[in-house]
Amino acid sequence: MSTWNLVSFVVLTTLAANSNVLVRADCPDGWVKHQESCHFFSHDRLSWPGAIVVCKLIGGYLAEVQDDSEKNFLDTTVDQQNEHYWIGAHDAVQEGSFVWATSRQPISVNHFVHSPDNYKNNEGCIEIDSDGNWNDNDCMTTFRYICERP
Ligand SMILES: [Ca+2]
Ligand SMILES: [Ca+2]
Ligand SMILES: [Ca+2]
Repeated sequence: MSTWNLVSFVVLTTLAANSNVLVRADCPDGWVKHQESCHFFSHDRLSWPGAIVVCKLIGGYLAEVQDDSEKNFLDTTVDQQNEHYWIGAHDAVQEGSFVWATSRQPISVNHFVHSPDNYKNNEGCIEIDSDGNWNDNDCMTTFRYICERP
């Protein structure tokens, strides 16, 4: 390849990669679009730390809920599946103070109904249960999980 062709190739592929990001309107296969995010609802079950790792491996992070619209979207989807799903909040730093693992932001709204109850003093991770309600649970329990990416 001549120098000029090589330069063209690099410029074009860079442009293509950037425009791909800028104009992308849809999510990758298997991800569901909601507002500005893509969400992935797993079929396999992992511990909460395992879910953190796998979400990162597939280009995202364990889901973080920013507003009521996103909360309702996730809760409704989970309720239809009749399964429990991990999301990305924990209270490992300070008992009872839940923060999002990736952004490190505190949970901004109260999403809980009967929880968190820190049952047996051993519940540090947040799941959406099969009724679409949020609950703290033992982080080593294996549940499905929801990943998110921009
Ligand atoms: Ca989110
Ligand atoms: Ca706890
Ligand atoms: Ca609980």
